[in-house]
Amino acid sequence: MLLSLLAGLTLAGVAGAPAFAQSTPSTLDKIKARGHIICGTSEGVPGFSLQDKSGVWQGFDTDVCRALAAAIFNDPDKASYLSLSSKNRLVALQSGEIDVLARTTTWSLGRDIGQGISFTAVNYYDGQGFIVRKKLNVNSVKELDGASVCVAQGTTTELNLADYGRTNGIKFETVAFATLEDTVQAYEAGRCDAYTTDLSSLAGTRGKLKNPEEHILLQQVISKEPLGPWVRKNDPTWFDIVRWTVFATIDAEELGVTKANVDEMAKTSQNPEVRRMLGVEGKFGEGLGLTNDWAVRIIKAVGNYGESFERHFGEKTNNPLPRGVNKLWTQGGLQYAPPIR
Ligand SMILES: N[C@@H](CCC(=O)N[C@@H](CS)C(=O)NCC(=O)O)C(=O)O
Repeated sequence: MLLSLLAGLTLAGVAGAPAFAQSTPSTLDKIKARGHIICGTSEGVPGFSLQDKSGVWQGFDTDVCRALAAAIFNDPDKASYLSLSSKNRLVALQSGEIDVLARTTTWSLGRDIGQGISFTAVNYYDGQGFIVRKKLNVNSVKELDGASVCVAQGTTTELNLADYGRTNGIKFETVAFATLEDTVQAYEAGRCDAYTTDLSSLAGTRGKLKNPEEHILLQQVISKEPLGPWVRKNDPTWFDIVRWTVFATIDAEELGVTKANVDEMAKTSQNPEVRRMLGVEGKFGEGLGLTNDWAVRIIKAVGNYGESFERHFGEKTNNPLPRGVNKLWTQGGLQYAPPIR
């Protein structure tokens, strides 16, 4: 018995890669065979991911999926979207239902360890805020002692609220719901005095309430919410592809490479950093299992980081947001991508 087992092992060894490796195709191979990437998305958050009138997902997080589809297939439309609530998003990623989760999901240690998933890169630095009814006459979260607060289940929001209460000796009546719609509806219906979530989606939510002028956004941020795409831990190459897709858009902004000039830059730029990023020099794309012009494809599809930001959060959008700490580090912000070299 032992002998035959050993013989089997030797044979498997002689044949090359061990059997288990052959039976587990990489995430990239699976995506290529399927012909599109499957992206976990939100239940609809203006600016980040929202279906337009024709049912097409649009937004800053959606652009991450479009960029990945462009990097892999040279076609940003080769992506399908699975709408997920806060509560079921991590399970959908863990179980392999989606290839990547790009849905306002905060990076925290507890999520990064022991759950089989990894955070890749920050695409939006956020923080937690509050909307309250004007008639309550409160100006700070500290004045909400005894208030009921509507919150979505399975979020860092819920945990931060509890922390804030403990730290400041305040008691909130936390009312948690499984979906975004239920949470906002409950607040609107008067079930809670306040509604709390990431600041970036609060302004949009307030705009959608029946009488926005009856609600105010408190000028207080109670937490750090670094948001970005997540992948399963079992595939380091796929992790690198997602992480460096986000980084490429940030590096492109820093280097002045735009949707409009990317082709020209690839042809004429003498800047070694630009040449490496656009695959004119080096074999970085191939190293990722893609083509060397992977970043050209990305920038052509979604533009650089600043262009994507402007398209979804700019002045002309329904959900304008200041660039704030999401400015490049060279402009006093936190967005800083490592070099492509
Ligand atoms: N960033 C926080 C909260 C993100 C979140 O899921 N927020 C709730 C309340 S706005 C939600 O349902 N968002 C809508 C969505 O992304 O579908 C987290 O990762 O836990």
